[in-house]
Amino acid sequence: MKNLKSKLLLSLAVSLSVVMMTIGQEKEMELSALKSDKGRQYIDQIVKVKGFLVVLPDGTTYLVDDLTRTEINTPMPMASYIVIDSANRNRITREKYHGAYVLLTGKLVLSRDRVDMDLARTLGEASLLRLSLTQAPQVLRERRSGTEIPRYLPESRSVAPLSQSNSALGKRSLYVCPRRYAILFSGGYNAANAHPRYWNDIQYLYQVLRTRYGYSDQDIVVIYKDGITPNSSYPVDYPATAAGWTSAVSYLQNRMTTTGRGSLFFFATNHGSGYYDLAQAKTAYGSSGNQGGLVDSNNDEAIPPHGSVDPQHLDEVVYFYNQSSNTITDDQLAGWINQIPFKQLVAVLEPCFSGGLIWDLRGPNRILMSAANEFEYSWGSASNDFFAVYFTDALNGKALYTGLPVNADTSQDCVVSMKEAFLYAKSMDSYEYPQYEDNGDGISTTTPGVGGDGINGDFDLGCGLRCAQQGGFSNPTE
Ligand SMILES: [Ca+2]
Ligand SMILES: [Ca+2]
Ligand SMILES: [Ca+2]
Ligand SMILES: [Ca+2]
Repeated sequence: MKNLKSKLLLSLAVSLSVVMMTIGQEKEMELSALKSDKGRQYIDQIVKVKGFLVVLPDGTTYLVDDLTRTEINTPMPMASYIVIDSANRNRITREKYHGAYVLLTGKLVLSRDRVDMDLARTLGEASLLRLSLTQAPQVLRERRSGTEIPRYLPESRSVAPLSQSNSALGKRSLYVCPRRYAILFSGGYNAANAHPRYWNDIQYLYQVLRTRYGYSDQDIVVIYKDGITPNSSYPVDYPATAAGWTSAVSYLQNRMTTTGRGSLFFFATNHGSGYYDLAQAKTAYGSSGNQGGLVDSNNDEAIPPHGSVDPQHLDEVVYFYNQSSNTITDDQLAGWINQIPFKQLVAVLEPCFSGGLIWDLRGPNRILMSAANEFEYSWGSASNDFFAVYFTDALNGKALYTGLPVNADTSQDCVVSMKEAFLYAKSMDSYEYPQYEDNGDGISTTTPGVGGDGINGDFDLGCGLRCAQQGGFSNPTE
């Protein structure tokens, strides 16, 4: 009896203190304290918190401590952002609030969304914390001029078929064009991290492959986020899940069996994790340490000569979208790619730490390139990722943003080879150390032509016709 009475008194005291907190004593907190494992103690309390608002085109809205985090292709640390409860989103318009530094007042709540709860199994309970606004945001500082509002870009008007832009290659129909396939992939991690630029990268590349190079829709497989096209420009074939990947691989296996083996162009734009080493990063930001790299269970990272390149021996990771098991190790990714019976592979890898995927994907007849080295972040704007957009500009022969001509064909044989596209993208990219590998040893360089790499980089995504040899075209890819 006495026990029960003290319990009652205790619960009365607890609820009183919550009420007192709620009335008038709104607590201003640091985002990192709110979004910690101790955050649970503030649930149902009204709190105030400062940060930058990010408003994505699908309505996903969150407060982040530093806008720079949204330019990096590695998942934002859990304590660096908090999602605004979906019921409150109509208080926040993109035009007015995106990028503004604000003070928010709201109640801390736990998401009951099934997808969030599933994802929380790996991300931890703090990932479920949401802010349910009780007041409109108070703008402390307007969006800095030049801050782009993230959006899905319209299709580019600059992409034209190759044959129209180069009459010398108009005779390509005389030749049998080799079979060409592509996988365009982005997972995106979760709603707050799935930047619209990932779709913009895929859309631009899809358009260039189809319109300029003549790839057929049936031979371009898009594995993207939740499996839904965000702006109806191009179809998404599979969601970024393990099942989506398995289906994509078996689709291409069947397709190559029925219509013939050929080259595979693999593009990945996504978040990536690994070991960050400030001393090896071109753009200094944050501090060194393991940022989501995984223990190398099959010990392949230690195999010489890679073992001495990467003294940490960690597996790099890319991501699915909203899965309770959200990581794709480099080994798993290489496993899927290696099941496809291609003749040649070109891989263009955009994620942070993507240089660390090259060792895993190594092999003969493979041209592998990445935006970043194994130990640094890769970077993008609100619209596109830097390396990806410059690489695609090289293939397009025009720059997406300016419409100005781009001539990456330094050998003047009328085709842009993969090595030339890499060198053009690298020359434009001041944020990271892009990597390149084509001699099959799995060790990449940022300067093909020096050392062993660069010798097999003449491959191009067209039909292989070159104009250099007068009196007849060669078709070396056949
Ligand atoms: Ca491994
Ligand atoms: Ca590694
Ligand atoms: Ca690796
Ligand atoms: Ca090499």
